[in-house]
Amino acid sequence: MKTKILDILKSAEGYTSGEKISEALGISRNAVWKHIKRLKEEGYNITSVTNRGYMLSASDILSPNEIKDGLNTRFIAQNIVYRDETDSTNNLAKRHCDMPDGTLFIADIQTGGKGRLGRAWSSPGGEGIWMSVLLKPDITPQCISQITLAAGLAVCRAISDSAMIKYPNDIVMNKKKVCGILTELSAEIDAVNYVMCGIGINVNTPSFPPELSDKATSLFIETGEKHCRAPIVRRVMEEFEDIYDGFIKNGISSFIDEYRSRCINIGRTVRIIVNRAEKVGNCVGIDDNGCILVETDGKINAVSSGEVSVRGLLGYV
Ligand code: BT5
Repeated sequence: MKTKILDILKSAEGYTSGEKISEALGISRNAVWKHIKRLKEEGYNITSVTNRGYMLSASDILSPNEIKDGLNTRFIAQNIVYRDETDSTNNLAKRHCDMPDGTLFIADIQTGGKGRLGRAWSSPGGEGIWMSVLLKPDITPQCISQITLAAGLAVCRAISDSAMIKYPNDIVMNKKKVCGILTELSAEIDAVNYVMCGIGINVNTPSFPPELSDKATSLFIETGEKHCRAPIVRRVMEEFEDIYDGFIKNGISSFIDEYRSRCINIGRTVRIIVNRAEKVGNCVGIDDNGCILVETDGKINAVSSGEVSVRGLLGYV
């Protein structure tokens, strides 16, 4: 019944009277009032005015129902597991690895958000999208790092025309990181059991602690506007399924040109860090396997995304 009331309020322009809702649904006005009260408790932004009725304004609700409302995918995020709080959505996905291909795990707060190589990912409540997609692709473990590139491109498409990718897994706006991606897998030598593709997007973060403020940003900081998270999750999932389907059918060639066009490092001097050893060189491109090409001492080295951190010469990009 709550969902039906929400549907009525979502499709209305302005106020809808309690009487109209009670007639449409065949329930008493008092029952309407009780459902509205519960919706407000869940976080829906509903204004009630005597003699006019109820009006729903933009509400930042991250529930599975809200994410699925209008979601246009075949299998990605068709099954959703939501937690108010979890250690890490990648860990949550791992604990539920028997769930269907494409299941989305999403939380409002992560208490142990993870970056790559044991680094931490700051994941406060109400401010970001912390989610992981469980995938069961029939590909070799060597190709898994290419899923990170696919997910990065999907986030770019979903959040802004001006978003760029800092190789391999950071989405940047105005040269600061708005999103990070961590892909983990369970595999045998030559076969993948399952993959957790973890995506963290800073959405409404007003400011960052000093250790992050010179390199991190949020959609709110970049646009000056607060955003509802569920529509962004939907867009990322839809773009991700589009790119992932092409990748599974035709490999990385299906999206690598678009990835290159979004890669901020190409044509810039970069510092690449592999196993703690640093090298400075010119990033001349991304090859057909998704490796970054760095020219040092007249020689071009291809470095795979799984093993590299890339920094600008003076700062983060
Ligand atoms: C990443 O690692 O960028 C991968 C981040 C993946 C986060 C998602 S959230 C859902 C899923 N569940 C998880 O537990 N993780 C995934 P890396 O390239 O190693 O970058 C980590 C570095 O980014 C840290 O050392 C900080 O310097 C910086 N950082 C931490 N939190 C940040 C934030 N919220 N925004 C921007 N930068 C941040």
